[in-house]
Amino acid sequence: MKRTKYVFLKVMLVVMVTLILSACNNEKNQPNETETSTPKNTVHAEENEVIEAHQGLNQEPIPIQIERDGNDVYVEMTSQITDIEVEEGQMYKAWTFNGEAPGPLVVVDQGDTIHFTLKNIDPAIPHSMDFHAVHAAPDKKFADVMPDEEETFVYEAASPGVFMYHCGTSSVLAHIANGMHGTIIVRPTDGYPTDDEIDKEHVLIQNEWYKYNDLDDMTNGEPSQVVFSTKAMEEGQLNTNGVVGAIKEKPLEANVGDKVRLYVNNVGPNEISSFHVVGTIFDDVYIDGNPANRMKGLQTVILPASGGAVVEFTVKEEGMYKMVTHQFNHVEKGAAALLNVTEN
Ligand SMILES: [Cu+2]
Repeated sequence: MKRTKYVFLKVMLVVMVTLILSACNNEKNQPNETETSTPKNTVHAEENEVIEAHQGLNQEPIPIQIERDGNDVYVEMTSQITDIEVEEGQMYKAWTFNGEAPGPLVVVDQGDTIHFTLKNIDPAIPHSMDFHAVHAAPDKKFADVMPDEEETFVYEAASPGVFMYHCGTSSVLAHIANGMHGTIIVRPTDGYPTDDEIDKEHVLIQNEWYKYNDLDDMTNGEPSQVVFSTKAMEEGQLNTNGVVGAIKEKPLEANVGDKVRLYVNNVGPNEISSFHVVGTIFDDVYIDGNPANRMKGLQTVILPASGGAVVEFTVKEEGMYKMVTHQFNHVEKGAAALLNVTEN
């Protein structure tokens, strides 16, 4: 009797272990929401990673619309699919705002009310807008906008600074790494204490590129390119995408003796920027662009993913000044821009 009971228990144990193991395997085989449908360890040509509805699609950049009526600012942007040559010979069918990656620069004043409209002209997937510059319930104010639809959201820009914006649609990593990021500057009501000293202003944004639309590489891999772009603050200034060498062929400009202000923003998605300008020390730095966060004499400014800063320095000698992240493995991948300082 005892032996029969022992055998019965043994059989039950084997059955249970088998059931648990097979359940685990099933779980592994279930496609995860955030995984691409491409099986891992399969090499695909780049075009195979392009969503079917995006194949052959290259939507012309549509300029951002910004209109002011008192303290109300009406901002209209698109989410769209546009080809960007991220490095010579390497085309990236980017998910973008307005056909730019990083997206167009948005500048408002502290205290403004932003009336933001997103027109999603991507025929295939929803997109959204997450402005780091505002206080808003994300599920309502940063909500998805469906393909071929548009939505308007209203929020206050109460805090001054240099902020990231990005698409917040799941998978957020895929949407950001595919190109849906940018910078919004909220100008402080009382300005910066150093406003009167500034001769030149430029914007510099750092971002990374990964294997095309490859969430596994974005999650577990290393960036293929780390790049700087600049956005025009006024007419005639350079406006580039995040492209290797974009601000080397056409450097930013300043004159000897100028105090230069850079609005810098690291839109990631994953890496930290150790922002440094070779041949200078920063006179003044406002972390995240808030006048209250003033620091003096920094050699390098750390910008976490999404972080921004206003950095100011004086160029005392003629020459070519390199602006980098002092993480030099990223410089090897493209993260360098030039400032050409000439005599008046
Ligand atoms: Cu998106």
